[in-house]
Formats: sequence, structure tokens, C-alpha cells
Amino acid sequence: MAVLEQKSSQQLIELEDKYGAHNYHPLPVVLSKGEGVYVWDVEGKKYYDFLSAYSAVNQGHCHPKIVDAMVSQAKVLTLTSRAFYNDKLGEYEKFATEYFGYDKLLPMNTGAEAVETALKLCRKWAYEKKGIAENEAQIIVCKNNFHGRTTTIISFSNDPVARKNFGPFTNGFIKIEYDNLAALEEALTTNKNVAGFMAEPIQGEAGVYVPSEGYLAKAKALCEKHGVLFIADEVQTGIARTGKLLAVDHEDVKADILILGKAISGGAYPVSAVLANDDIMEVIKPGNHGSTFGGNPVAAAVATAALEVIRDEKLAENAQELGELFRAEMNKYIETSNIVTLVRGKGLLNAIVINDHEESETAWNICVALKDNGLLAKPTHGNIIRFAPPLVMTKEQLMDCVAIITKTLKEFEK
Ligand code: IF1
Repeated sequence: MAVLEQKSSQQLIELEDKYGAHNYHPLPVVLSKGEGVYVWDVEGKKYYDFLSAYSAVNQGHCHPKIVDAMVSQAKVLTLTSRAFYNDKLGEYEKFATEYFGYDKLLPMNTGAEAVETALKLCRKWAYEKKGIAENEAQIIVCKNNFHGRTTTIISFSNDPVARKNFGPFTNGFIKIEYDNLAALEEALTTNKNVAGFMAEPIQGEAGVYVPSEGYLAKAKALCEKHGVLFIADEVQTGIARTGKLLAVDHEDVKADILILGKAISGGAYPVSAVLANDDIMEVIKPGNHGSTFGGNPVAAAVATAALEVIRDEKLAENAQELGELFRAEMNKYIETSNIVTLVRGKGLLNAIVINDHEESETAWNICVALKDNGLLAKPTHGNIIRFAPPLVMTKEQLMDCVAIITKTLKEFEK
């Protein structure tokens, strides 16, 4: 067989440009290998990965335990559909429900599918348990949210780029300001058909907005007072990313419906999940919901291994410790900087704010320079750069990354 010569980064970028939909604007780097906190481009250059595929690779790239679980299962049975049982799903559901402390788990594949599942579950609960008139349920969401890209989810987005020309949209959502308890209380008291309140415990895409201390606990208490379900979207903040297993754990909050994705599989395979207790999950009956791949044996094997790695390697504790170190080091730099105004985050989900207007290219140019200096990160909105390395990073590696980041930022000092 002819040996395909390895194409250059530029050739591979041109292939995607010619044959692929232009639904992304990636940083100009073509990756071909990942291991732990490192990735390599096709020319063999090595980088620190400071994005972790948007917090899907918390366990590090190609973690051997996770890959072995995937390969072993893939050689035996990949997919049965849910028309039949398989021998891995029940074991995984037991493991994961005990791991997170819920009665039941509904397995899906992507984060957006899990968000859609949670919304359907909340509505059905509202009609069948709370007695809201059918098709009248309202779900409260937060402005500047990011919950995925399906038509219903963008229906309650306020990002014009995510919404324009994708209408008509789904009704039944009330948008309030994030981290504003008065706005939540008003929405709960002035609308009689509220079924749920869904929020990210930290708004990731909006720019790593950490809400005020106590916000999540008080929001949950308001939901309980008004008989409304609190839905936590932990697709990005979950699985040890913020220094606890779940971001809501920082305030000892138990969501009525928990949404997981991304790192529940360590980034090896699309896996997502919705967890709830029986009094909520029991409204789902055969035929109400599902998906071809949801709960497949490979997903079950991969997610079990990925969650074991988080626990056995104490990655939440590591994220907590390294996150504090990262913010302390960045704050030292910020004291002397005239381009970075602040660093914020929890655990190893952090962001810096560049003191330039939203439309400026500065954050992008800094990320291109970081790439040239061996570290991959990407701006969220305009002037905010998210920093989210794999949670397996060592202190020495983190300090090396801090040196790269501060050295690069100094190149942009005015
Ligand atoms: C893209 C953003 C991050 C999420 C939360 C649900 C989902 C996501 C809190 C949906 C997904 C991804 C989507 C990906 C880039 C990334 C992202 F920039 F889009 F907004 F992380 F912040 N809830 N976030 O963060 O999960 O269906 O993607 O599996 O669409 O570009 P998904």
C-alpha cells in the first residue's frame, strides 16, 4: 500500500478550508498527537494544551487507562442500540449514580443533547407532578449563557452570532441576569408557570464569570421555596475542573437535575448524562426519549474509567491547589502589567481580561504569540483569554506555563 506522505500543517488547513464547512475559526495550528498535558503539531512542535478541548480532556490527553478501556470494549461490542440490553450499561449507571449521589442516570452523547434532555425532563415533571397546564411551562435561564447549539438552546441565547437566521425559536424561557438573586426571585414570583431554573455554576463561554459567594446556595433555596427544579449545567465546570468534583460542591448545593458531558469521558469519546432522583426521573417512560448511541457499551466503559481516574489520581484536589497557584502567580504579574486587568476563576478554570475593547484583535494576537511560544489557549469573547489545562498538570509544568504566559504578555506591554 502506498505510504501517504505526511501533509504539512498548511496543506491540512487548506484541505479543511476547501472541503469542510467554515463553522470554526481555529488558531493556525494542526495537532496530530496528544499525551497528558502536551500536544504536538504535524511538524513535531510540542505545546502545552491550556484549553483541554474546552475542559473535556481533564484527565490529560490519551490517558492509558481510558484508552485501554475504550479499545478493549471496542473489540468486543460497540453498539446494540437500546432495543436490547447490553452488559455494560447497568454497571455504569450504578457506578455513576453512586459516584454523584443520585437515584438515576439518563445516558446521552453530547452536552447539548444532555441539556435538551434536562429541559424535556423538567417540563414533563412540571406537567405531571407540579400540575402546570401542558405547554405552559417556563424555564428560567441566565443571560450570556452557553448551553450548546441546538435550535431550542439558541432560542434562549443572547449571542447574535449563535442565533441570527436560525429562527423560528422555541418558546418557554425567561432570561434573567446571572448572579442576581433579586432577578431570580422576581421571575419566580411574577410567573406562575415556572418549572425550572437552569444555570452554569460558572459561566464559561461568557468569560469564566464566577458568581458571588453564596449565589448558588441561595438560588437553590429560592427554587425550593417556589417548587421549581434547579438544573445545574456542569458540562464544562464539572468533573473536577473547578477544584471540586462539581462546581456546585463549593457551596454544598445539590441540583435537582445534573447535566454532565465533556470530561465524563476524558475527551476520548462522546458521553453525556443527566442525573436526577426517582421522584423526577420516573416521569420518563419507554418511548419518551432516547438516542441511537446513548448508553452504548463503549461509552459506559470509557466513562467508568474516566471517573475512576478523577477519583484515584485526586484530580479535583490537584485542580484546587494548582488553580490557587496559577491565580497567585498571574496576580503578581498583573500588578506590573498595563494590558491585563484581572485574572478570575476557580480551580483550573481561569481567564484573564485584556484591557482592550471587545472587538480588538489583541487577545487573538496574544494567543497566536502563545502558540509560537509553545502554549495553546484561545480567547472566549473578544478581550478574554480562557486558561484551562488538563488537571493532571504538575506544579513544575504549571510554573513553566506561567513563565511562557507572562513572557508572552510582556511582548504586548505598551
Ligand atoms: C463549540 C463554547 C465552551 C458547554 C456548556 C453545554 C455545552 C457546552 C456549559 C454543549 C459546550 C463547548 C462547545 C464548543 C466549544 C465549547 C464552549 F465556546 F462553545 F462555549 F466550552 F465554552 N453546556 N461547550 O460549555 O456541549 O454539545 O458541545 O458537547 O460549540 O464550539 P456539546
